[in-house]
Amino acid sequence: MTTVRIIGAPTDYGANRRGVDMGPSAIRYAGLADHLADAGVDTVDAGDLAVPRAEERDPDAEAPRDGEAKFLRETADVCRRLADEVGGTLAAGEVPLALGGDHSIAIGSLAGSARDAEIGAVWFDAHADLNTPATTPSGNVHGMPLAAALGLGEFAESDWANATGLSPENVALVGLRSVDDAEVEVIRDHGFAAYTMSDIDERGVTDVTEEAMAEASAGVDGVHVSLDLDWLDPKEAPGVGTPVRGGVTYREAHSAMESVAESDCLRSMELVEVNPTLDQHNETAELATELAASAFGKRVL
Ligand code: NNH
Ligand code: MN
Ligand code: MN
Ligand code: MN
Repeated sequence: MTTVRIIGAPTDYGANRRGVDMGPSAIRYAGLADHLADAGVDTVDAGDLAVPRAEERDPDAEAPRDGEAKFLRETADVCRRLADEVGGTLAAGEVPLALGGDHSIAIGSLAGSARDAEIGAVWFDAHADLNTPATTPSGNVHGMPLAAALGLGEFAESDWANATGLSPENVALVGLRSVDDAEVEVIRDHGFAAYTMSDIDERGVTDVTEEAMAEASAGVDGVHVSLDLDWLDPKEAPGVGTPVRGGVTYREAHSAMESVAESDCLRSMELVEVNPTLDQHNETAELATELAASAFGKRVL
């Protein structure tokens, strides 16, 4: 039987709105372990990584304005420890499920998942998360994790960020609808498999997700699935810091996660950007737990 190890990473260094650090509690409270039991997997909860509060740090002290990244040193510290947890989980024959926290934690998940392995990544997100400190419009590291993991731009020099076992041909982005100009160039230059909401409209979410999983898994040991809850339409998932209208529906999201389970190559996963302070009755956290259960194989019959 598969054992899923839950690892909380309660950061909000990387987001533009405070409160996303409460995500791991909200997701557990929504019944994550029970939902995963319904999917037929065992769970172990590793608890939360210790994350010093952002108030204790001054983002402006080391990251002024444009062309830089806020809280990069703090993010590096959390991501190094998360990478160790994720890598250790896989080495023990278990499947890591990281709970954010903002999306910057993906840098750690990917580094850990790619330790001693070749991996692919599928990015379910309204955004591309391909900015670098030189191109970021916001300074927020949650807009950069995929670029960091691929060692793009300044990240080429950071030992903690670059997930060397992940190469661009095994990356697929699904559900794009808010992409910055510099990110469009990166997508074109590297030839990422990138599916917009229009692709989902035209082809259907199952077809797109199956293709994304196939591309990400070609020739590698397994696939990391990164689920940013702002991938869903804000009507379904209001508890996120950067909502973008026109996202996938509740049913589409479940269908996609069912396709993830059917692809049978899920190596590691994370649920990020749930912000309970912006949520209604914890429904975004509940949705995150249900989607994780679908990704791990839960079915009605
Ligand atoms: N692309 C914008 C930025 O770099 C927004 C990123 N926000 C996200 N990404 N939530 O998933 O700041
Ligand atoms: Mn996003
Ligand atoms: Mn490769
Ligand atoms: Mn994201």
